[in-house]
Amino acid sequence: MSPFEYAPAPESRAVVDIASSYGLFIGGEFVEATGGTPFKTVNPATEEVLAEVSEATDDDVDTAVRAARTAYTRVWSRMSGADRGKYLFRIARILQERAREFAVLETLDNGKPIKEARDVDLPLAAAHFFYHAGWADKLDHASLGPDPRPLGVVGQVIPWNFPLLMLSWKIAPALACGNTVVLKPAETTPLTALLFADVCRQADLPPGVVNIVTGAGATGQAIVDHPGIDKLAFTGSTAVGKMIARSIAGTRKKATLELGGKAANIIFDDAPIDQAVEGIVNGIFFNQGHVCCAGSRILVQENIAEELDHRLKRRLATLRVGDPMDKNTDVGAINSRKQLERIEEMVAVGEAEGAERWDSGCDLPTNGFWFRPTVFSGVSQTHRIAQEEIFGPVVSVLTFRTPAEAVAKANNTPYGLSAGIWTEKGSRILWMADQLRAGVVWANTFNKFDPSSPFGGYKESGYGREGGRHGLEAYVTTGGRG
Ligand code: TAP
Repeated sequence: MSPFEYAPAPESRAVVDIASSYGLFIGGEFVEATGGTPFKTVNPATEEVLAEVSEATDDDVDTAVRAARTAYTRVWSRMSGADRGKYLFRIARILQERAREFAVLETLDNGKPIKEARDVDLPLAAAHFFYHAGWADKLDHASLGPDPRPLGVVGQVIPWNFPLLMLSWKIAPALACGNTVVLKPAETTPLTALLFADVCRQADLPPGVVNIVTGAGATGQAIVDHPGIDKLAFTGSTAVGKMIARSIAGTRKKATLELGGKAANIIFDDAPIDQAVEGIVNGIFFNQGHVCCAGSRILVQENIAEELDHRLKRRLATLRVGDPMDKNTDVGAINSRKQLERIEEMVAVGEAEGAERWDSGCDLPTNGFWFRPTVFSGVSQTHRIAQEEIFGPVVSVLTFRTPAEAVAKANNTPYGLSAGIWTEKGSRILWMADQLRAGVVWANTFNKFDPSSPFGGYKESGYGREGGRHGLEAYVTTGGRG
């Protein structure tokens, strides 16, 4: 039980204006879809229907790709980098000005706590546009190779866990490098992408530079398969990432795939243990654990395992799970019924395999999709809950005795997206970071992001990097103009 009772602190939703239905944003305006089946997007905390959204058909995707091609050849690829940068700066400023509106809409559509949408998603989304605005006129000096040039039309498919932030990760570098885009948000979280369309208009972005088509997997597939797409950028599950890789094999399309993860958060016996507990909480209970780089496996040195277990559970019992619109809420709603079922299924597997399940026992709202912060102890490396991504507020605890054993266990997954190390010794941090097959390694912290820092994976976590100078490489071609 929490030692404190907090008075309700609800954020007002009056700042957002949600239409009852939305079309597709193509060529700078909202147009009706040509016949797909519209679908509803719901607030996962209440199951209230928020809006009806269009399903883009193959024909709609074709229209969007053509609009992007026209904008590319006639306007965007001809514009100077300095001028492109001005548009990106303008978008960044508008996102800042409308941050509250976006944060509330994100929380309503996604279920994440308002304090996270407000303090993480929105500032980072704006930061991505600011950062890439700065690069737009400096690509010749970014060590990308001789004569960096845009690729053309980029197809982008994003997931539901950080809807606006993933949009920013995709659109900002693409535009900075002179490409135009056709982007599909996830079926369960389309609203902030549709609001972003309004930002594009407000910024006077030339029509067709950004096109947003909504729909489910079939719409994503239509983007992937369209012959007019020069490059694909995908974030989502490894299963869909593999399908995309198969679909484009043998074509001239380039791709970056940012897929799943099963990160180890490694706690040594000399770590500041209370800070490590906070790092674990931030690592796996931030955003309900819907984070590809979440610290979903704790590897703790055996001699402190009992103490860590005690302190972690004491801390988890204080997490406030509930109304995402309440500014005191720590853990919000699971994004969809489908995802909740997937979490429940994996937790049942963990129990059946013999791991010991503990949850925080907190009260949950009656409507909506919820899952209590959950810890599995007695987990062995062969357990599915130690190998597969659960993508929910569930952590598996394993132990180790030596640094070498920690490295071997940390690397023993099909993934390689991120890792965390908690220790007092700098030399050990450097040695471990060198051994870990993970794209990002945090030391004495976790889940810290910055647009200047490249992000991406090894193995089944995908390929290519997003963010930083490295992230630009995916959006340009260099060398001879053959
Ligand atoms: P995915 O199916 O991979 O969804 C990601 C995006 O791809 C969505 O926009 C999705 O559309 C789209 N998509 C689906 N099938 C496609 C296809 N054949 N071609 C092109 N695009 C396609 O993820 P999910 O089903 O939402 O979640 C399943 C599991 O994936 C989760 O449990 C979690 O483990 C993992 N996941 C990982 C991440 C990251 S960041 N690594 C993000 C989300 C999910 P719709 O959403 O409209 O179907």
